[in-house]
Amino acid sequence: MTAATATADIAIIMGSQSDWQTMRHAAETLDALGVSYDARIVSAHRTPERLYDFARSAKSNGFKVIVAGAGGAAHLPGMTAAMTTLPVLGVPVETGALSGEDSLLSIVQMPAGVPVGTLAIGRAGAVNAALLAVSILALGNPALAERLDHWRQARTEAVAERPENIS
Ligand code: RP5
Repeated sequence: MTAATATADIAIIMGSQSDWQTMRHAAETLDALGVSYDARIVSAHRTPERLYDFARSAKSNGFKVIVAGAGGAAHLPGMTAAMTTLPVLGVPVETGALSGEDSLLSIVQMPAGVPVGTLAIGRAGAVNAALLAVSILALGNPALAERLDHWRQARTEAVAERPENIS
C-alpha cells in the first residue's frame, strides 16, 4: 500500500484478511448510515512498514477517524495511535485460542498519553466503533448528526414491548 490520499473520512484497518469477518460489521454499519470509508489490511507484525506509512500520513491524507481491528497479540491499534493524533478506535477480534480476551487486553491497556478507545470483543465492538466514528464526525456535520439520530431512533422503535412466543 502506498500512502495514497484518503478518499473517505474514516479508515477501517485490520491486521489480516481473517479480521474482515469481524470488521465488515463496521463497514456495514457505515454503509447503513451512508458514510464512506477506506478499508485496508495493515498488519503491525507482518507489514510494519505499511503500518508506518499509513499511520504517519493518515492525518495529512485527510482521514479523520481510524477504526482498527486486530486479534491475538493485537498491536495494530496501539501502534497506530503511537504515530498519529487522530482518534483511534480499537476493536478486539475474537480469537480461537483465547476467545478475544487476548485481543482485548492487548488493545485496552495503553500507557497514559497514547489513547486507544477500546470497544467490545467482536461484532458488537465493530458496530459500535463505526457508530462512535460517525458520532465524532457528526459533531461538525449536522446532516450526518440527523442521519445518526434517525438510525438510533429506528433501533429504539424496533424493540418489541413483549417477547414473541417461540415454539
Ligand atoms: C493478528 O493476528 C491479526 O489481526 C489477526 O487477527 C491474527 C491472525 O493474523 P494472520 O495470521 O492472518 O496474519 O495480527
